[in-house]
Amino acid sequence: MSEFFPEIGKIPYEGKDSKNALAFKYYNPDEIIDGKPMREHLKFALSWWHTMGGDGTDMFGVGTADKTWGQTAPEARAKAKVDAAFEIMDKLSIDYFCFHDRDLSPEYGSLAETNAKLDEIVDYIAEKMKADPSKKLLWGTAKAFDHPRYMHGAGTSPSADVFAYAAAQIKKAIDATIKLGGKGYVFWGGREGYETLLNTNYGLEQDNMARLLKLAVKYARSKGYDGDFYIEPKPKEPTKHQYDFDAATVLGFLKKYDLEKDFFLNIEANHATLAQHTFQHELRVARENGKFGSIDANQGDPLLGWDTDQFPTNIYDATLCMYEVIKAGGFTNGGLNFDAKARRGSFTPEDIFLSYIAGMDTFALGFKAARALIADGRLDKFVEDRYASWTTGIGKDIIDGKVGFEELEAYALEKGEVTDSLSSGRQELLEAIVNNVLFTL
Ligand code: XUL
Ligand code: CO
Repeated sequence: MSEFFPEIGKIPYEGKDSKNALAFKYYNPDEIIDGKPMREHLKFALSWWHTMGGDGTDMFGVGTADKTWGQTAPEARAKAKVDAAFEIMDKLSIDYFCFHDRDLSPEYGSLAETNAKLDEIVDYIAEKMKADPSKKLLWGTAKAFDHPRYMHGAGTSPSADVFAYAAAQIKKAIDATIKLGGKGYVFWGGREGYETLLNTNYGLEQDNMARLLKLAVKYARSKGYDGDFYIEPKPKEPTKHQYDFDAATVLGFLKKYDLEKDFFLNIEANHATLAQHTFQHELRVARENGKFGSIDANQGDPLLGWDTDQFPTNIYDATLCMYEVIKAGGFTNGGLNFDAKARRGSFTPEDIFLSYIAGMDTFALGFKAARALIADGRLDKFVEDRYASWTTGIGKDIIDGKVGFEELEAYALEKGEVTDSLSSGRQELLEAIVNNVLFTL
């Protein structure tokens, strides 16, 4: 089979002193760390929508990058995308991929025809995976937000017919995920949110969203799916208010509707910052609640208020992200999906590789830096000491449930003004420690 990128060979690891643009400086896929190769710690995934389909189209202009893969007929293009995706993954040493159903194969005249054409492509991918078992599906999802029928939402549409159509579409996307051995299935809200409460039955929409998720779980489990379901929080865009606003909101929703057993969170960096949180905050909320699942790796522009989905190059954020991942025990079914696109002006085929190299090296370095921070121990020790008053005396009694308000009042009256258990938060020192560890790597 002829190559799509004949000028680009397998991207080698050359180390941090290399000046070769088409080489990794930090990502050394087969380097053994704690008994397993770096590629298994990081579990990088290619996003089919941005990489295979995204051509740079925006509301001010048409695409700048050619993502036709040399084909005009939709069936032939869908197949060419598969070949090109496998070539990209192979050359970049990426083991996983993620897709929306419609990224693999577009909509045709009827749902039946659309499903039949999707089956052909899924079978084709399954064949490629059989020939190269190192390529795996991280997660699948359904694009239940771009067609006009989903203008008011899918699971939260006022139209019960739209709910049924979305269910049919999701059923098929779950089938594809199972067929390709995926261990994750993502729900990202899409248009599940509202523009104005004046026309919205908020309560019914929330209930219906939960109904759709329950039906999806019931169906998938009945087909033997033993992977995870993820919800990917996002506060706004496309709707003014997305129902899955942030990690904390989603956790409350999962609890209310008794969905906690099956669902974990897929945290996306740019969605965190849109919600006015840091990436680390969202990961910490997920981790502390036992709900850390997977990551959509990208970054926003701090000066822009929308989802720019840039390739992540911010070492600081990647470090603090990987710090949370390590503290969560690493990835199990999840991984690092590059939900990221090269800028519209970075339009050449080579830019696909350069942007992935930038993102992968950033996370490889972040992983090393996070490990170094943990090994350094100063941060962890500081936090431990800061909360020392909870390990003995009155703090321990509170935690053990041994005291009520009366006893606490008696304690405070006796003790007088608080002095000895108040100490400096030392934020500046801690930030300097992070810098110190980062720049001595
Ligand atoms: C949109 C977004 C999606 C999800 C999958 O902001 O992040 O691409 O990751 O539907
Ligand atoms: Co995403």
